[in-house]
Amino acid sequence: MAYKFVPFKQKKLTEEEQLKNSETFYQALDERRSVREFSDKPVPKEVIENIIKAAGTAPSGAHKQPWTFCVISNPALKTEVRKAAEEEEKVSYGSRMSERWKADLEPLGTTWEKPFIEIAPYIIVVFKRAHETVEGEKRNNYYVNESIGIACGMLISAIHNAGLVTLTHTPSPMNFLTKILNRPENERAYLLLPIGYAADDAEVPDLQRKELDEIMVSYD
Ligand code: IYR
Repeated sequence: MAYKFVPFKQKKLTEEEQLKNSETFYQALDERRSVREFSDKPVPKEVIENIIKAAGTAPSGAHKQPWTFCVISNPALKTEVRKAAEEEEKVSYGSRMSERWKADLEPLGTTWEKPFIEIAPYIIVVFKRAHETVEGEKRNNYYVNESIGIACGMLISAIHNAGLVTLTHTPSPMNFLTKILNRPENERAYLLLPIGYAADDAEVPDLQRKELDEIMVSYD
């Protein structure tokens, strides 16, 4: 069935407004940092819901919206996720990751220990939906990695915009999350994000981002 098409209302900005808005938005995003030390200060659930709604506005292949956001605040469940994630990470840091990889991470100071999973008031585990079952028939979704990557980018921006911090944690393999969170067989864990406030004494590496001329090539 075709969608009903309705007129699109283009937002009208002057060039001056465009310049101001684009600069302000860039400056705001440039303040975002991945934070590894969290406070346990609570966050209203409605804020988290708005953040998830923002992520859910992402474009997706054939508008299949192939994502599920599991929001966990239950302390026992957070402890279980932390334990299982650390077990995988211990093996990863111990033997699965190459020496080069570990050398690349050394300046960032990451380790197998993930206390933020328990400390942050919420963790979100994003699942990608590889396929759907419609009328008993298995139907693959399209561009699932692209779609969910875009949704996660918007999720991270929404978290930052709400004055909160996060970190993209990628325990590998992640299938323990399917089990702990009792997810259906068509879902695969994609990303784990703690959400909350930074600890008062949190520190971040003083890193630089690439300049525009390093990331943009113009073909005028
Ligand atoms: N998945 C591990 C290791 C890790 C890998 C990269 I590449 C990072 O930028 C950071 C961490 C972890 O989450 O610690």
